[in-house]
Amino acid sequence: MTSPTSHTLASLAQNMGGGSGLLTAWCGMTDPIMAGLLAREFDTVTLDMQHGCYDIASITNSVAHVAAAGKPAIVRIPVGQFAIASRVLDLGASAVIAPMINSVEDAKAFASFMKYPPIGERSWGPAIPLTMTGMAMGDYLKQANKFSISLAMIETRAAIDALDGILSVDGIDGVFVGPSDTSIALSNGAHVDASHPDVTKTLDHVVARCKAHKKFACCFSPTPAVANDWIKKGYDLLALGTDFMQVRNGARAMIEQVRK
Ligand code: 3PY
Ligand code: MG
Repeated sequence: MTSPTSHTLASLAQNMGGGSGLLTAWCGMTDPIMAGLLAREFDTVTLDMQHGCYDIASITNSVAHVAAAGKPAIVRIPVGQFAIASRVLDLGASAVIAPMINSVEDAKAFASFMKYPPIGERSWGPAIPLTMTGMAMGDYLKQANKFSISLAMIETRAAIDALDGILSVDGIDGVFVGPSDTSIALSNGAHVDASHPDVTKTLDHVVARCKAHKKFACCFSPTPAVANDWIKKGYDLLALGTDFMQVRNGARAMIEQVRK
């Protein structure tokens, strides 16, 4: 039988923590070849169902291409659609990011779909994870709660106020800061500026509280320079740009070399 320590599905939980500074690609385009390509560059790939174009079929295909590259996949679900969290775990995701978690109640609802009893109420049906790992059903039931990572997004004033409560919820493994929405919330809609000093203060506060609770600190980083700072400050996982940005920036850089 395959040991849980040797399979891709559990590799994210094993490699994350202690300010590991893992880098995740962030895909909104649904082409599985793009996800597989980026999986070969990054530590992991996040597939975005909130603002990206994914549905369940394209998540299934992209998770398979990421797994074929030997890397774990993360899925961001749409706001409040926690049932999709269980579904994407059943499709082979190693972690789920839930946007706009604004209260302890939101966090508990999210955790209940991520974890099997006694922590939550995830329903049984992991055909794809069993196939991917070769695990026996009983082993998967015992171990999946540990390696299926639930990340609650902190990106509103209410979420910042409820941070300690959210981090205290059994079944929430960490938080993921959305700096763009945070900047909009903190400025009452005046601007979107992921690098604003008020967002930086929030990011400092969040990593300190995560360390106090021994939970994962993760964030979205719009630029490599900022990502480097956040790795030094102890973040465990950073999203670095998006597939849209990478394709556009790559195209522009090549065209500029020709036309300069
Ligand atoms: C945000 O910055 O608000 C995000 O959700 C990251 O994509
Ligand atoms: Mg957001």
